[in-house]
Amino acid sequence: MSVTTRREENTGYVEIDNPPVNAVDTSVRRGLLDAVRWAEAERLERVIVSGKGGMFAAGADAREFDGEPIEPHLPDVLNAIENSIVPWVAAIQGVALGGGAEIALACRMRIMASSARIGFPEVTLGVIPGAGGTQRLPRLVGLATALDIITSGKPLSASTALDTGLVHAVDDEPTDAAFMIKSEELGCVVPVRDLPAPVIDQATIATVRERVRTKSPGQVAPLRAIDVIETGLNLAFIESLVVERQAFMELRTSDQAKALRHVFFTERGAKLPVSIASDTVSLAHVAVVGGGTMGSGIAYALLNASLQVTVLEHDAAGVERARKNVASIIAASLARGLIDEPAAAERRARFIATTDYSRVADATLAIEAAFESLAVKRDVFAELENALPKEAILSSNTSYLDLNEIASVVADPSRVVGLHFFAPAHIMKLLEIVRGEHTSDTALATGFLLAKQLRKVPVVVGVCDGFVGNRILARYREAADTVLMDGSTPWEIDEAMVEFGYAMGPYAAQDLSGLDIAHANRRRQDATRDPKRRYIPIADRMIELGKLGRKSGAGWYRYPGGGGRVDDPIVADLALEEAHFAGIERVDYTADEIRERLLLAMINEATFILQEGVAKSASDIDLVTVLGYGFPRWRGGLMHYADTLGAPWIVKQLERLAVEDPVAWTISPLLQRCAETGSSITESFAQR
Ligand code: 3H9
Repeated sequence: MSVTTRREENTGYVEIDNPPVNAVDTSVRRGLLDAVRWAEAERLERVIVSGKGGMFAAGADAREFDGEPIEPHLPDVLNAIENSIVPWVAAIQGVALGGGAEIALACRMRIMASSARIGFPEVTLGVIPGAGGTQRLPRLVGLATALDIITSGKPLSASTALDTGLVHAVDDEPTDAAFMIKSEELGCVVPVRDLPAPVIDQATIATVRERVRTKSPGQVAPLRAIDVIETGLNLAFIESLVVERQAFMELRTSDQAKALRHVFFTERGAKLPVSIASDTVSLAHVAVVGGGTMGSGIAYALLNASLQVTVLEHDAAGVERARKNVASIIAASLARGLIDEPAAAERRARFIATTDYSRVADATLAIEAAFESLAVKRDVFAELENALPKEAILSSNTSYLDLNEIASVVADPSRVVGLHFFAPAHIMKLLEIVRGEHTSDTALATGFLLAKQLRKVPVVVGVCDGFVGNRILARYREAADTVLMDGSTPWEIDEAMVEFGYAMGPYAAQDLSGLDIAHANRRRQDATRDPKRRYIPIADRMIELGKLGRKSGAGWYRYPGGGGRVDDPIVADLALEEAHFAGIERVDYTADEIRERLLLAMINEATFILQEGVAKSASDIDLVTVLGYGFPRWRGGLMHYADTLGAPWIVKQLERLAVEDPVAWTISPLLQRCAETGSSITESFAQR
């Protein structure tokens, strides 16, 4: 039974019961429709609808979106609730999202617990509210607020929902509060459909449209939502629902919606593989080595997860820097309203920075985030081995170095695992968990436990230079540098990738992180670089000129006065000069050609990564590229996108590029096999 009904005197209690999140699937829709008929037949005075398990409803069951729609459809069920002679009241606990929030809008009144959230996240799944949300919400909260809620997809807290008029009251016992509403009061409340439609203010619509174009470039659903709201409000309510339904149905099977569903369910599926024993150490006190930008971000993420944190530094200046860094993240979180003063004080109380390794004698996990040097890390691990209990897990946040070599200084290397965070570590959702040659199941499972506590998405990767993400990034940058040398400018390349959907292109991104990191990597790789591989020296020239990125005031771009980005003709000249030295006849690449080269380079590298077993599934690569490297979520991740191009087409283009440079464009044999068999890359590498 997905919906249960119960009568107490003249009140009907309808409970949605579809664990784990009360998704509104066919059985819930049927149950709700039956409940409408039941309440009428019983001549009830009111119905109070709630969700079992402290959760109202997470919205339509998105797993049904791949199939044909099945009756009864949600808009019809909600019309039945709204038109019923028995008034319904929504008692909201947990979340009321998407179709769940739309159920609440069809009710005569809404009471919400103070910790609950209500919202319309449909655009994050590539669709729009499809059960009256686009038309009922503006009638209730006004045009500007409704546009904001629907196009952002962000849920509202109870207090904000109350302020906007979305709910009538906030009460921690919403069912009891719904029962207490006087019948006369309930009887006077006008159904939302009968409220006057707000006046369409073209200036507001234009502003929101512009904001959406800037904030969600390339995304179809938020713009379509604006169109539907605008068109619908000019029509009779019942006709507006037809317009909404038509748009919802079109979007539901669109490429963007499929891609966004793919990422949504892949994120949820990122769990400890069943083949791995699930024993973990218990986490209470964690040692972090290094209080630089990365270490302090990790420390703050751990503090947010209620853990006790000790940052270890090698001298007093390091301790001072760590304290300052963590204090400033706490202050920034306070300023942004993410935490309040008691929460900030409580975090400060759980944090220390010290040079004294004896302070971590009871820590069960260490995360090393020291300088990226094998010698430094090996020293740190030797110290950690002495300081922490024997069963503690020792992890490294290294981005590129060989975890097996780091682990070799420890008597029991099975305790060592890689935990690769992304900056800023307290914000970015991805955690690459690196499995070394000897990493135990316990160490791996502890990595997953930590990811869960930090609310991050874990992806297991194997040892190689750069693991999954940075290895693909290196190939992306190499392809970009080659295009730069052979014919383009950094800004043309950046623009091409922004048009694809990246928030910023490879050069603007490098200016942000600093050109010196990639430079250090190139020097590290000098000894092992394939001499037949083309080497582009432009980035080295930038270092010689002191152009290290934003932090030095100039990188691939100039930042006059520390302000916005300005194209730098000197950089364009540098590329021309190097091309001249190398005797290259430059080509005028179109934006499509630039994109094709950069994307194909990444796709090809990713299939090598799969072939070597460094990543276990194509979906893992999707998670890494979307959550760690800015690949547009609405394209579903690198491998999902590759499948939209098709392996045969990809291989054909790679063959063409290999004529130019057979080393850089060596085609992955597994990609070739997918092309020959016509199979999808995602399905061929689906193992988790
Ligand atoms: C919509 O409503 C359209 C309507 O306007 C129109 C209709 C006509 N469907 O995230 P969790 C699963 S569009 C199916 O780990 P949490 C999830 O896969 C929808 N399944 O838990 C996972 O399964 P498993 C608009 C769903 O506590 C399990 O539930 N609604 C759905 O961290 C637990 O999920 C949204 O976009 C779903 N809608 O977070 C809300 N939601 O155990 C999307 C969850 O097999 N959902 N599952 O791995 C969320 O934001 C979060 O899941 C939520 C819980 C906050 C609810």
